[in-house]
Amino acid sequence: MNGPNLNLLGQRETEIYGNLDFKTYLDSLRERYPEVRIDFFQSNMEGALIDKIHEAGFGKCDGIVLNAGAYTHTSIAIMDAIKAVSTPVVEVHISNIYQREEFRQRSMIARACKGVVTGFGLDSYRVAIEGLIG
Ligand code: CA2
Repeated sequence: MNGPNLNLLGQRETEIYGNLDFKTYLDSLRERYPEVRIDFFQSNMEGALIDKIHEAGFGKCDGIVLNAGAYTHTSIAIMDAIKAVSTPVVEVHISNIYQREEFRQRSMIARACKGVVTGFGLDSYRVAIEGLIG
């Protein structure tokens, strides 16, 4: 699940986020993990992400890999949504948020997550899947 602005992956700020678009990366993940059903959702809206966490978290999915984008640093509402569901959520970031601006170094959602993966480029999503499937 991807949050705000991540629909621009591969098109803008390629020096930070790389030049691969997410759909292409997703195809490679699905090929690598044929035994795992990988659904994808992206929204620029906080409420839509919360609705999706509820939907995925109440029985529909075994795990959620979440890059909440900048909402990571601000959203108590997303943290509450993660806490409300029993499905494990792994917070991911493409960049290493601890090497960046101070405001990116704080996550509001991390405390509600099973784990956090940050700084491995798009490979952060794969590492999160590995963490979920054990
Ligand atoms: O490193 C990450 O994955 C981030 O979650 C990305 C967020 C950022 O706000 C977080 O601090 C760290 C989204 C940044 C904007 O995403 C863009 C991606 C491609 C092109 C332009 C923006």
